[in-house]
Amino acid sequence: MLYSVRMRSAEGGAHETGGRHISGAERLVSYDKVTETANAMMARAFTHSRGQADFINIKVEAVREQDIVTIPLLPVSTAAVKNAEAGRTAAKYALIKAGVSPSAAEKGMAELLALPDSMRGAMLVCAKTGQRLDDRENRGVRVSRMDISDDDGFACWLKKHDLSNIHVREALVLAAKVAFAPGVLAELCWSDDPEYTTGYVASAKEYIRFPHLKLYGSPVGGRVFFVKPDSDIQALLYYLEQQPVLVTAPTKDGEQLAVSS
Ligand code: WAQ
Ligand code: MG
Repeated sequence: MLYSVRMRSAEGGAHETGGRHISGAERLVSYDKVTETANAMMARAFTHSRGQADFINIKVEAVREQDIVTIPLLPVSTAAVKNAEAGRTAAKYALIKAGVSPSAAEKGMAELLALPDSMRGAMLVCAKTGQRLDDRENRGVRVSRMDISDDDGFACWLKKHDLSNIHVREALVLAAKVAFAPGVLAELCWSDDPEYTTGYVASAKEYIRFPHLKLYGSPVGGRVFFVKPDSDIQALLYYLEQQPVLVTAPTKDGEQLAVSS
C-alpha cells in the first residue's frame, strides 16, 4: 500500500472562500514516510515566497499498489534563451512542433499571461482552437497522486545533471504524468514562485526547459494542458486527478535520458 499525500495552502482563508493560492504539493509514499512528508509540506506552506499561508489542507489517502501505473521520465533538454520574450517565442515554437496549432499556442500563452494571479491548478485548452475545455474556472485542474518511484536514484540523477532543485524534481514528475495522459498533446508551464523564471514545454517526446518564461519577481505562473480535439474530457480529468502514477527515474546506466543544452 502507498499513500497519496496532498497539500494546498492559501492566504486570506481557504481557497473555497476566496483565499489566495500560496502553494501545493503531491506525493505518493510508503506508510513510514507519511508523517515526514506531511510535516515537510506544512513547513513549506508556512515559509513560501508567495506569502504567509493561513489555511493549509493536507489530505492522506491509501492507494492500492495494483492500481498504480508506471511510466518513464521524459528526456530533458534546456534551450538557451536570453529573456522572457525570446523564451516565449521559443516555447510557442516547441508547442507547434508538438502538434498544437499556431493559434492555440498563441491563445494558451495569452491566457497564462492574462491571469491576474496564479490558479491552483491547470487549464485544459483545445490544441486546435485554443478554447478552454474544463469548467474549473480559476480553480483549474489539479494533477494528483504521482511521484517518482526511486527517490534516491532520481536525486542522484538530478545532481549529476545539475538539476537539483525542488521545482525541477516536481515538474519532471508532473510533466511525465500529464504527457502520458489520454488526449494531451503538450503542456506549457512556468512557476508562480517570484524568484523562479524557468518554465517548460513538455510532450510525449520530450521536456524542454526555458530559463526565462516570465520576468523575475512575478508571482503569476500557471499551466496549460493542450488537448486533442474530441478527447473524452471526463476520462482525462479522471486520469489527471485520480489515477496513481509512479514515474521511473533513469538507472545509473540508463542513459536513455539524454540531457543536452
Ligand atoms: N496540477 C495542476 N496544476 C498545477 C499543479 C498540479 N499538481 N501544481 C502547480 N500547478 C499550476 C498552478 O497553476 C501553479 O500556479 C503553477 O502550475 C505553477 O506551479 O525545469 O515550480 O509549482 O526548471 O510554481 C517549472 C520549471 C517549474 C522547472 C514549475 O510550478 C524546471 C513550478 P509551480
Ligand atoms: Mg509554486
